[in-house]
Amino acid sequence: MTRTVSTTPFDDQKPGTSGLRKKVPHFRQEHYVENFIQAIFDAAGDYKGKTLVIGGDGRFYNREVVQIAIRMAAANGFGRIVVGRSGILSTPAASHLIRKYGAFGGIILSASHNPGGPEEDFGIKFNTANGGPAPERVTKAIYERASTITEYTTSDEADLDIDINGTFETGGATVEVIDPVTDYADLMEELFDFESLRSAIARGLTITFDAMCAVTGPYAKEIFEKRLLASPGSVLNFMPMEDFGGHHPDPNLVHARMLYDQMMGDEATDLGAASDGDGDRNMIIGRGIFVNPSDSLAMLAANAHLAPAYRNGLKGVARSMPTSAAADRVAEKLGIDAYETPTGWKFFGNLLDAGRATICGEESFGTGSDHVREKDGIWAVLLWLTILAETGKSLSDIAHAHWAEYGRNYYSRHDYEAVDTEAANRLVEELQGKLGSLAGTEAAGMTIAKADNFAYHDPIDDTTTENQGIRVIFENGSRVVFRLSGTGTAGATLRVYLERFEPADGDHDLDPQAALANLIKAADEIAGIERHTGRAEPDVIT
Ligand code: VG1
Ligand code: CO
Repeated sequence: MTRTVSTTPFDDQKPGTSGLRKKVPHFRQEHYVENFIQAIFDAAGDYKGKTLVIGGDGRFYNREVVQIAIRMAAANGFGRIVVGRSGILSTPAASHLIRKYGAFGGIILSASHNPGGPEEDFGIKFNTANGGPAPERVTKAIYERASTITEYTTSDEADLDIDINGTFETGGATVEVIDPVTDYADLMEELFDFESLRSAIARGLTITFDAMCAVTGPYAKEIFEKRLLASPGSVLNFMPMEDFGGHHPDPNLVHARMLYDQMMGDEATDLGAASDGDGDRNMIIGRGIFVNPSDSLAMLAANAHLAPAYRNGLKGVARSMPTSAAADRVAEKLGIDAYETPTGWKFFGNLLDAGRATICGEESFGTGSDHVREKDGIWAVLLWLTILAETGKSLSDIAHAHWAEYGRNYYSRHDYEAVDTEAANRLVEELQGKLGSLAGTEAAGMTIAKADNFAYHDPIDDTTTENQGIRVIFENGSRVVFRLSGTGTAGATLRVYLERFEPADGDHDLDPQAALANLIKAADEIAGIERHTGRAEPDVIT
């Protein structure tokens, strides 16, 4: 029986960079999840009789919210609900299913790289019919609706058994529980030459993939070990766990340290890779060499033609503003357009839909293409594997040849986590206040050429999005960007992005922190990081 429940709004249901993220106890408040899901439905348009995809990264509270979402979707009039078995779908797999089944949209339950567990993080994200994260227009409407909501619609239907594949009728809708991996793995077989990858692996090409006890485990097992016949054990930490084994499922130099150490030592394989909680991020390491995500984007763009899906070239390359300009140099050489968008995958959607960009990337370990509308960790690993297989070169050789051709954008991101929110806001306000007078002044002996707060004008839908990060550009071409994170759940996280270009005939073998030392000093002089936050060192350096 369908029923309408009276409720009162919460004032904090504002989606951030990627959906609504809060601590689990916060989500567990009475009506909290229901309010937000109803706000999504109310704001999203005419979905009656249409298809909704539901799945998540398997973290704590995933299963409960999948049942709530199924009941509410049926009671609100969706015709068909496609659910990943056991409530599991990686973010890129969900994006693919929305597109493949012509769905109205999807609800993805994830807090991505944030830790999971009863006291840790949970998240709800809505993706639209193109498979991509809801654009700003829609997230705004969801927030407005959530802020005034007075009732939601659900039913008394019992929980469904979502642990076996099957079709159920419930509350007037058809629910299909499907294998979360098969469709996605099949898509990868269409994009890449699995035959040729298999033979390269048979000839000795080796890979280590760390699934970090998160959602990519079953996907990576199926693709790398079962379909590509990489040796058993190539996929590490492949059992998804509700608390990710107590770790942050964040593939970076701090949280994927074991993989990094392995790749720097005698046990290294040809390719080392890791993905995050929901499977949309990737970290790439070769024998003895870490490739930062901005460089990885550039190198993937330069070599994408080696994979069947990109044999005819790329339409364009897009990167988020804080991502280094390495990809722009590749686009220039290829004679294709380069786009600079705000942080967050939702800003790539229009460019991908309009056929303006084929490959997109962010400095935060995110890369993807127009095969879905999300970043895609396993896709990036398969493209790197293809490059290694087709060229027969080592990752280190490919990286050095790339820098010798294009120059190297030394790059690093410094994160100051769980900073006092007021202190972080003061830092940004003070910086904003002096933006107009920075040009012509000096910091750490370098002259500032330009300073602004990045605003993006979307060339497809003509919308403008402001305040997307403060950029300080020096006369020597170096750059510092300051932004506050939109995905954290405790205090504020300050991100400082540092970039310095070294030309093609320069020195490409410096330690990035050493190469950027002067810029790091300048960043503190300009923003007063230590003065405001009391922190002398960042928590995470990538
Ligand atoms: C971070 C990254 C951003 C990424 C976002 C979602 O956002 O910087 O590039 O798109 O996470 O990724 P923020 O606002 O905290 O800087 V995921 O894998 O958490 O969905
Ligand atoms: Co993610």
